[in-house]
Amino acid sequence: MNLKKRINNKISELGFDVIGYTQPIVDTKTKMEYREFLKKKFHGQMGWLENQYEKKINPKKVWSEVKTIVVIGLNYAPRFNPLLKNDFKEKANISVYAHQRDYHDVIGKQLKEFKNWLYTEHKLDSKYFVDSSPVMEKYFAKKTKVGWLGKHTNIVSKEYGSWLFLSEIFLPISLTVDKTKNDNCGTCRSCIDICPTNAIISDYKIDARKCISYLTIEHKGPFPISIRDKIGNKIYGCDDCLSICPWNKFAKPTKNKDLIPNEEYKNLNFFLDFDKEKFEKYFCNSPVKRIGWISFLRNVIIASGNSNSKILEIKLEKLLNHDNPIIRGASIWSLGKLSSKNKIKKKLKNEKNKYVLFELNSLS
Ligand code: B12
Repeated sequence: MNLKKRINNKISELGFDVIGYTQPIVDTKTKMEYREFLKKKFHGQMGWLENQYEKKINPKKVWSEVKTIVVIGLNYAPRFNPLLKNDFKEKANISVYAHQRDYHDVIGKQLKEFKNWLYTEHKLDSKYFVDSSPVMEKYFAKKTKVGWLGKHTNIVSKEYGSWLFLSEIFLPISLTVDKTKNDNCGTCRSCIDICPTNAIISDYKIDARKCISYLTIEHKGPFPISIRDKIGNKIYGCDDCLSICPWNKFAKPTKNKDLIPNEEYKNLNFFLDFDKEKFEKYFCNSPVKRIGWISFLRNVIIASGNSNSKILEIKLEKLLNHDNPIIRGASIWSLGKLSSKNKIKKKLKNEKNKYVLFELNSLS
């Protein structure tokens, strides 16, 4: 059996669903598009997308020995369409990918095993990456048979729809590479039309600053006022553009027990009580932990404001006294939607923080 076949077998034995091969070269068009994305400041506070530009466009700067990139896809398709969750305004809506164990840990463990196997069996060194490294994962995936780049700017596949996690193995040897998959989006623009904040500005182009996933996960500080009511009940990430994709009808729910989404949806009320300790304990194995307690609470408060649920008023009023101005500010906005504005102003009559005063003055 040749080496490629052995690698394919090992990857599938480890539970991955799809594998592709490509060269470690980024084309000029992609480099220019990436530069334009940065020039327009579409990356918002994600400074690393800019700082790591040179590495992102040149995999040899990540590992000088790389000759082939192996792209791996892992199916994480849910059993139900996540769009259904948007209607339950009192429920805390957490994106599918964060409903179970952190995929960085799940995939990282499997790829470590692969690396050890490759070294023991074939005396070959390798590097592996999943998400948080300066590797253009979608670009390399779209050069292989893993899938094509959808208009929502994520990889889509006929077999797995929009529900593939990506990871890569860098190899120091040249192997035959795949042919690029055809783009099968056609004239469909469902993902563009459904985005609540119009973050997908045109086909294959995203202004990440407007994306609910960016706002609830990456963005620190208050959300722009104009976007708050569009966030709805989402408290971590957003799946709308993925969920609407017609190719999902061919996706089969994931069988990976570490990734099958936990379908117990908590009420916003449950999370409004969380202090730092409770937050860290509850989310210790979940990707949610990385945003930290303050950003999490901010998200829950904004979603509470969108809930129309008067029973949340008492807890939000308590949060007007929180030490952190971000939390006081978010609570003002949310209470403004649920209760009397004069009552809020009265409760904060001694407020000194400039930002919180801005939120108070924005109450119409
Ligand atoms: C930064 C990042 C984000 C940012 C920015 C999103 C984005 N589309 O880039 C935010 C926080 C918004 C985000 C959200 C999500 N993410 Co994310 N994210 C990443 C990360 C770390 C880097 C991506 C990147 O380099 N973006 C920069 C842009 C410029 O590059 P690009 O998207 O490849 O865009 C190309 C073109 O589309 C075009 N382009 C795009 N926008 C624009 C704008 C202009 C003006 C121009 C000219 C060109 C242009 O130019 C680029 C080069 O050709 C990758 C992991 C990795 N290391 O690659 C995961 C990754 C892309 N994310 C992933 C996931 C799952 C998500 C979410 C679904 C999570 C969620 N449920 O909330 C959402 C989906 C939102 C969406 N529609 O993209 C998966 C996608 C898997 C897949 N099947 O493709 C990845 C690959 C992680 C992984 N290992 O699985 N993410």
